[in-house]
Amino acid sequence: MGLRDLFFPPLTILKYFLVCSGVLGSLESDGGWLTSGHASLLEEDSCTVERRDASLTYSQFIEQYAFSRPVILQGITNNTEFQACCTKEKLSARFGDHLVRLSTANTYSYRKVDLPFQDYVDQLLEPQDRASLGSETLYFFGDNNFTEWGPLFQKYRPPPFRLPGTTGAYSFGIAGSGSGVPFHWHGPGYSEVIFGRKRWFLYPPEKTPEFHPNKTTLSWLLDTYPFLPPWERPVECTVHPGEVLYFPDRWWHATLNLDTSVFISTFLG
Ligand SMILES: O=C(O)CCC(=O)C(=O)O
Repeated sequence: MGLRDLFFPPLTILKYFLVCSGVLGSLESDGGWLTSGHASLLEEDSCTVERRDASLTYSQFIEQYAFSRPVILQGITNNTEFQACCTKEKLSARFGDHLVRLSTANTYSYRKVDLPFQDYVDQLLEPQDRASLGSETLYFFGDNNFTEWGPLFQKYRPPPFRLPGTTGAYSFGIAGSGSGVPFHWHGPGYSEVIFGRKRWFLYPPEKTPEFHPNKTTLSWLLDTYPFLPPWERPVECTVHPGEVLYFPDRWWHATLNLDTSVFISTFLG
């Protein structure tokens, strides 16, 4: 490699690096995602999920939560560099012309649509329309291309606690305020919010919630939730940047992005 290459590295090398200098000093910053066109929803401050800080040990996590109930872990990961890579400006510059695979935001996520990332940001990253069905709403989460987006995922520091015999698989997403995925269940995992706020509604495996699989979480929240007697209400809480929600195996869950949100899940399987 000559001197010239040190100043102008060949594109093949550049491709594998993502430099996110100017690490955001504060987790309060919105990364350019919460623009005035993206109205935020008011936060319901009731929270029935326990919050634990970084003093929680691995054995306490296994004994108290891993197989029995959700928990929000605070300060367990330090993703300030990943967050700096996820600003609207950085992601658009680096990945704007890369395709993303969108899924409909219904329980069984049937339909998939491929679109350049920048088109998704410019045209579809809108607040959820209350009248639209989840099956008509396109949501960017999961189905990530780990080759093209590899340089970004390499910056992510997943939660350190693993369940015995499992490995982690990432699902990265960005979605508008009021959007979310209606009730469904699968294996255990974590969800970390990078920008924005995400509200979670959860039920244990033995308690199937009342919901319509093609309706949005927003319409469930407005039309069904208010009529639930107290004993039928979900376990719920809002997750903020710097926090990670853990959900155990087979727990029903639905999500609602209170702001335009950037988030990443680590599924344990
Ligand atoms: O983060 C979200 O909005 C949806 C995450 C989720 O429920 C899932 O991927 O299973």
